[in-house]
Amino acid sequence: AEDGYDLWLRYPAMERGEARQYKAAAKRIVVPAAQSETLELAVRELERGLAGMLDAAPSVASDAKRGGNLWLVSGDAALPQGAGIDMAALGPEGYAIRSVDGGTVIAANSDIGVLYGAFHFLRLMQTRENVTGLDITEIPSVDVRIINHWDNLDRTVERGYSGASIWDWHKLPDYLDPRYEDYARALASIGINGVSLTNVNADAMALTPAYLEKAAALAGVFRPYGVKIYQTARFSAPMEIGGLDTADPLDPEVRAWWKAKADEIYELIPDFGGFLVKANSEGQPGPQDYGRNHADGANMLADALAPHGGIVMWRAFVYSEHNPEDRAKQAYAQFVPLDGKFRDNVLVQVKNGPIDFQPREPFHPMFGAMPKTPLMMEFQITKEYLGFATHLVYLGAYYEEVLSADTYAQGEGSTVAKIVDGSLQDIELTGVAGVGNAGSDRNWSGSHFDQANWYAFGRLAWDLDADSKDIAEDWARMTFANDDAFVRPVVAMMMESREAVVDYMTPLGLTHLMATGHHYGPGPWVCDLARPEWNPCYYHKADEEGIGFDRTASGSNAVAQYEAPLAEIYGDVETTPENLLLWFHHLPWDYEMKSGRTLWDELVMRYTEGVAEVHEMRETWEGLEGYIDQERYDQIVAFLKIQEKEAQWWRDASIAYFQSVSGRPLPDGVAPPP
Ligand code: GCW
Repeated sequence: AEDGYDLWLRYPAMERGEARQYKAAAKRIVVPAAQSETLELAVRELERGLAGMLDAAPSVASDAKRGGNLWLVSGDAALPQGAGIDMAALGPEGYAIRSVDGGTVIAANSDIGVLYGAFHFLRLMQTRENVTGLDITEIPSVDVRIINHWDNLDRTVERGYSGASIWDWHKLPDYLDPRYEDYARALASIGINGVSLTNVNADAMALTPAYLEKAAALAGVFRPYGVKIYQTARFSAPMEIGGLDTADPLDPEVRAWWKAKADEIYELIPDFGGFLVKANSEGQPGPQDYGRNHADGANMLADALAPHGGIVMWRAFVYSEHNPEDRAKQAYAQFVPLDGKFRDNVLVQVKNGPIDFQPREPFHPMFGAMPKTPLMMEFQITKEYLGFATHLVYLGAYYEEVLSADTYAQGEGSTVAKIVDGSLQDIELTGVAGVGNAGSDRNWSGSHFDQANWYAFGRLAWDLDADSKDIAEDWARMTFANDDAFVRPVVAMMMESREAVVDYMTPLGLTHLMATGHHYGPGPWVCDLARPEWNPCYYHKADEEGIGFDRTASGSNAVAQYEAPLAEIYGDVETTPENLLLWFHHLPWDYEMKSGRTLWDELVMRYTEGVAEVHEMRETWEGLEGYIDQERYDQIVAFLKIQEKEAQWWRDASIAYFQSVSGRPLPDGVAPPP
């Protein structure tokens, strides 16, 4: 069935005319005789892809002299004549794909690099690129490219919209669901090299021997695909499963417990990646429970892992209901003073924006503000605040917006990407995390278009400077079809989808207006929750006079956490980009926008425009029937109808509520909410 299980790795047969040029390029694979499992996977993938697309499986030989035309070269094995590849420059995971006399070389210093190269070579064919005259060098931007699963041990998934967790803990370690390997293959195909298995709201059980054995079994499946296993560590585990009466990070017994735990893990999983930790955030235990700080906590775990080469990813997503300070300022306030205090094997993992994976946020001001600390980017792939799995929102465009934002940390051009890849501040250890969206749904992600978000995350984590539009195009070609008449409108629709969701949910820099708890659908009227910072009212601050959160010097002064000249730019209503206007400013309803409209009218227009954009997306898609199988086509139609209905719901409910506050009439010709 065309149910989406094959993701972007479908390899359907080409038309004969198209296949001709590719057939010549991949007739005979030459690979060293003594193959590792990983090299074998590279060969198998090429066989599978070429057989599928070209209707002719290549032959495979280990003797370079007997005329191959696709050479796989790993480590210090000899390169074919004239390849001229600077192997040292490729590093441990990079690869080169080079056309040489009589064929193509895929070369890397490691077997995993060759596997990545094989996927890339196949992608060229999948997207109908040339495979002659190739001179490709690919080196990943960061070391750790990881999916964070928010999967609980009972197989529920926090903020997961694609079925149960793919980890079937009950049957592990003895039964290995074939899906694990399919997942590992999909991860490797986009260069992801890590998964943390369980929720950051962690269960200490995950660190007990029974569960470590299960994790070890998964590690065995993932290893040949270059994917390391990480685990979330509950800070109070020494008490819950260790019998200690404290989890104080400076207590010698606690430190010894974590050391022993790390040793135990590495006995079972010699290449274990390390720990991911959410501490002193949303009720999770942490070092502050004992009057210690985040560095004390992270360093204790780092010391336990260091002898084995493991790392700690310590999350900076912290805020407290007991802190009267603007929520957007709290993480920076706690972490920036600790710059330089973390061990070398600690990455501080920072969400892309200072609140929480909203449809639009400015970049997190910690990026650039901690020059002595490795800062890891955390994106969300699952769409907690963006319509779950039914709304079509292409996040590649969002990720690119964040990565290309200028922090001005060292003057103009100090992009977030340059902070994250370590180049600007000379940082060694680097990483990007994505909160995953893969579950046990047949199509993995809950919707076909959400596969694109997983795909784009991987490609952008590999290359922080990649163009999200190019990625969308590759994805659409690989996943659906290669006809330009199909690809062009689909890519345009994906690129527009990101702005559409902002318009119908939270236009003009508004944020966090989703209904309480589940975060699906509008709830801007909610003002009375016990935790003030969970109330949508806290964020929009609408009253008779106006709307928006004053984060300038006259308000919370969050703008001061940004480097000059950004602090001034955001601090001045005239220079603040309109798409972040109400994030930084509280303005009267009559404030005049660049369009000449009042703020009130503009807000109504934006909401209305958001619905129109989704309507267009649906019409575009409905014009493309016949280019792909009916099964996927139909589901996408159904989902777009849901999205259109719900965009309308968002618009009507939001306008009705804000009108009840502003008391203004709708602009001429605009339909009133029902
Ligand atoms: O986005 C919020 C979610 C929580 C999540 C938290 C976090 C895992 O609503 O469900 O908890 O962020 O990132 O820790």
